[in-house]
Amino acid sequence: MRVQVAIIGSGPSGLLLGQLLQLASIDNVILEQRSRDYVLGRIRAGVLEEGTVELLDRAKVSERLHREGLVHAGFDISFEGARHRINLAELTGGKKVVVYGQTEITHDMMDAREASGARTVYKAHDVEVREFDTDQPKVRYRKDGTEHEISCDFIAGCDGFHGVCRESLPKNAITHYEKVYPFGWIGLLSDTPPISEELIYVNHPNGFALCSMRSATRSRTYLQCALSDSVDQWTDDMFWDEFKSRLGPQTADGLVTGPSIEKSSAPLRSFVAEPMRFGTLLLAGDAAHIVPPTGAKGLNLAASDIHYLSTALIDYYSSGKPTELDQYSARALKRIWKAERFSWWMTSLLHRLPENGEIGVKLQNAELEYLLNSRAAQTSLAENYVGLPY
Ligand code: RFL
Ligand code: PHB
Repeated sequence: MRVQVAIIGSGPSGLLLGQLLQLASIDNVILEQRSRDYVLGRIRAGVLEEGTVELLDRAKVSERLHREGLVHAGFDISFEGARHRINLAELTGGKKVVVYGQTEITHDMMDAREASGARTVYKAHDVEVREFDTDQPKVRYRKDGTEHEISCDFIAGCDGFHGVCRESLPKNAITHYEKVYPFGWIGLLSDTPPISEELIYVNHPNGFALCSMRSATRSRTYLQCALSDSVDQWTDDMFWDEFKSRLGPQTADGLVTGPSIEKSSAPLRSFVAEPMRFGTLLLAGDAAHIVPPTGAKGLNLAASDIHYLSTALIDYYSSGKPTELDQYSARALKRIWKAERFSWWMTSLLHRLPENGEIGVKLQNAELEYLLNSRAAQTSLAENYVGLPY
């Protein structure tokens, strides 16, 4: 098989790139190691920046998002048992975010891809990327026991943090920057109404908690937990009891609890691989960088990478010049590092960080008091949360 662009991974990065290339009549194939249902079963992000929504508009996959997405003009920070609203819209000249699950976006993009007739190979095993230091790179994979080879102009590595593309680069061609946090998150999805119409980020002596949602009847809640905690260890009752303690009596009073329909745990990590291009192999999304989820930036960064990458590829195929492709990595990384800084800052502000000792608690409390009483500090938080410009 021959295509212009071979995309590895059918997460949000790969699907969005595939859709934008398809609309520009650039021939592409997506190779995904998992099944369609497995990809759709992953519960992940929930908060979309306006820039991400605009990009999904451009990709013509936002019809249901505009119908079902929940537009949020602010969120609460709970500190010492009291809630404080961060008015995003007022602080940013009217900008808002949209709460719409990654699962739904993935669904919408898969449907659009199927309708367009573009090819996706699910359960593509042992994907190998080769000869990407030449202008005739190749991808090999195995499907149902048969070996296949694709020749292409470019390979887009959209295969997430544990993917094969970044790992295939020569070790001396790439620099990794990494911080692994000494705690994780456990998340619970339940068919219960959210406690509040907007998100609540909770700082509590026992640790961070987050009340998020997927709809008016479906809650997504998270707790900071020990890295060694397993999902099975946290029964639903234990989870809700701890969640109520962290919310404090005033807020917890109105909480409706119910059985989990999904529960998962995730470690927290800040990670960047530089540069994001090696020859004809281009990395995007979680394949190149990870943020801790506190700032809700992972999916939004995947979208901004795809904005830069799709624009560069479309320009290459229309002008024949590689100028934009040459600038892809540097352009994307500028925005990535700002989101890395913000996600690290918001994580440090809201979690228990035992390694920082008692002085760490005092400094964190002082920072929260400053933030909650300073319009200047809140403006900076709001500007980053709604998303910095592309
Ligand atoms: P993905 O979604 O990991 O997709 C990569 C795809 O590549 C496939 N793959 C391979 N395919 C073929 N061959 C191989 N060798 C392969 N190896 C892997 C995988 O099966 C998969 O289908 O990466 P992508 O597309 O870059 O998208 C990134 C986002 O998924 C991620 O950044 C967000 O989910 C992060 N995130 C959040 N982001 C936000 O913007 N807002 C949020 O509110 C938010 N909340 C979250 C999050 C991530 C979380 N977890 C679990 C990590 C909350 C959580 C709890
Ligand atoms: C979510 O709804 O999954 C979510 C929301 C906000 C975050 C992280 C995750 O900061």
